[in-house]
Amino acid sequence: MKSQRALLALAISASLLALSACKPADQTDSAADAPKESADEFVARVNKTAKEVTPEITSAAWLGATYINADSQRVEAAANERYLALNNAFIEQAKTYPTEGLNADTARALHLMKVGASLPAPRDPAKLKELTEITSRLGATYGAGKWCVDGQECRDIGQVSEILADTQGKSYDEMKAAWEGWHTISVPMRKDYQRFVELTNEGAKEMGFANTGEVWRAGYDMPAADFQAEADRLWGQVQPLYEQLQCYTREKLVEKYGEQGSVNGMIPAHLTGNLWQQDWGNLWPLLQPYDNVGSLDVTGALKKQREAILAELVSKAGGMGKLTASEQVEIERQADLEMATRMTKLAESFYTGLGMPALPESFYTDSMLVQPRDRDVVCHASAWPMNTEGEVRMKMCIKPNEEELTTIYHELGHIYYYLAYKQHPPMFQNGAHDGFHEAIGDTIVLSMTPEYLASIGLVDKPAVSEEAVINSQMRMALAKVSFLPFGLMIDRWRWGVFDGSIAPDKYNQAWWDLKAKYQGVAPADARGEEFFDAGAKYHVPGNTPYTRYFLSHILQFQFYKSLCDAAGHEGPLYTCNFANNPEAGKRYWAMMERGASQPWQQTLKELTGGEQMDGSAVLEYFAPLQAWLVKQNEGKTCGWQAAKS
Ligand code: X8Z
Ligand code: ZN
Repeated sequence: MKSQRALLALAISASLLALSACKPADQTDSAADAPKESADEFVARVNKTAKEVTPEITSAAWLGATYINADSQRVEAAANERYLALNNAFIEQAKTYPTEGLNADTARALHLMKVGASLPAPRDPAKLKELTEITSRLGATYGAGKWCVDGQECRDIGQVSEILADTQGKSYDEMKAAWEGWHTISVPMRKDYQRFVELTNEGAKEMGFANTGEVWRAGYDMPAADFQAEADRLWGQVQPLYEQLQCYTREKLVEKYGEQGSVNGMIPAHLTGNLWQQDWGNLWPLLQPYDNVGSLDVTGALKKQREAILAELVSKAGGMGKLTASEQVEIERQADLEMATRMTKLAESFYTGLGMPALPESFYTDSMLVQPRDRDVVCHASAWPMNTEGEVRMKMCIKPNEEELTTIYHELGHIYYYLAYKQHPPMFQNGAHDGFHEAIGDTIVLSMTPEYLASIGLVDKPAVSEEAVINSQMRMALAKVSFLPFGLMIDRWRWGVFDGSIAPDKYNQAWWDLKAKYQGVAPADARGEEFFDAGAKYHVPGNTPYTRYFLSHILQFQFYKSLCDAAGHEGPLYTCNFANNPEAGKRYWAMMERGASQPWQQTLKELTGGEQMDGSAVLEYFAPLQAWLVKQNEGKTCGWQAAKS
């Protein structure tokens, strides 16, 4: 999801990078020309406008993401154009008020308006129009992206991901072809992206910032200039843990693939089971520390459930033999939808178990839970506040596997955050910062211990042994620890692109230099400037800032620790499961209710007692695994050489 604090402080969902507007373009100037209002009156008008325009903005964006075609792109771009013009006028007016001597809420709202644009738009109407068209086109190109080989059916992201995920069944070359195939989709984006950078930088400068990256760094209730050092500090805390995991993983890949398992000590990009090497969960069969200490095969259990649903539907219909080919397709689809709904309700029950409200009926009728067969959609998961009053939706192409199940828990975190802060005026309807928004659902995922998974019938009752602990820690680390450097490097690349230190003719080289530096990951074959590999990751064409996810992967362990304390948990942190604990639920909801109404440091303090983001909870959680990894890596030459350009 994408939480955008633009104009109206709308916390908008994923593809909503591009927000839209409220009034016809010819009326938008009236905002700038409005009779001089007091700051309080101005903020009240912005809030009122936000309430009015949000449904139109979100509907246009929803259409753009769930019916990709020329018409929806036109509607989406036009809506954005109106919205962004209005937003610019509001930002200009916000800048005219003094920052001192105001009512605290008004001062905060004005501040949020000035730092909240993730898509800074130029004032020049022709350039604004061009920007919104590029934005829609980039999003649509990603959503409709396919790997096509002559004489074969084209494959979409779901199909490519399935090939990569099958790290046991597929060969080195099959995975390499799939990985390279997906990276063809972004080649046509390069020119658009370059222009996109120029246009948003112009908008950023007009807003008083050096470039778009600086706008992004300004949204954290601290000087933008200090933010990079803050992120570096957090990375420094967890980097040794990542390096141990990287080393162990690479050694296992070398055991399996020989020389091909490593590129100068780095992990080949197509071998991690994930297109971007951000989640190594699909390497479980290779990396599982111990056999026979109880299966943690959640994917296997989910697939079985889906097959059982299908079998029941088929039997009710009189058996497969009675069905025509097209009826068979329909019934498969019905099974997919029933399974996706069941998985979503399972996630919902975690939240309601904490005392949070049931999702509104419209959530289930209006969400997109499975991939439609008749059109292109943006499958990348997102959660949407359709208005400012609690109409919420999710957009996903759910498949029965563990990664998707945890993504549902993640998305519902966004949804419950929307519901918790909806009583605020729209300007404060947002996360404390964007990393908080990303961390809500993931904190719940940390509570999905083997005991919890057993309680919902997804794994057998877990063994109690040191080996079982290491297995369970490894499972979590493959999702959480592997992610950390990826969460950092994407915006290191974009910040450089926006500030000009990465020139357009070095886009790809800089991308791989950063992948090498932070992740210790490398492509099997050199990737020249004929490619635009950054564009093959949703958030780049989708213009969603990414440091939020890095922050979330630190914060979620802090949240988890606090909620475990609230639940009276005793024992090692990693054994805590706060499911069904009302005290944890109350504390969490109280934090979420704050929204963006106060600096995040205050909100963090109310939940955790501290005002700083801090990686020590990550280290506390993974202490047993880290010690185990150090032992496994003894005598190995860890580390890698990032080839210098
Ligand atoms: O984009 C997402 C969510 C929507 S906010 C599905 N995530 C990042 C990603 O997929 O790259 C969640 C974790 C990281
Ligand atoms: Zn998210």
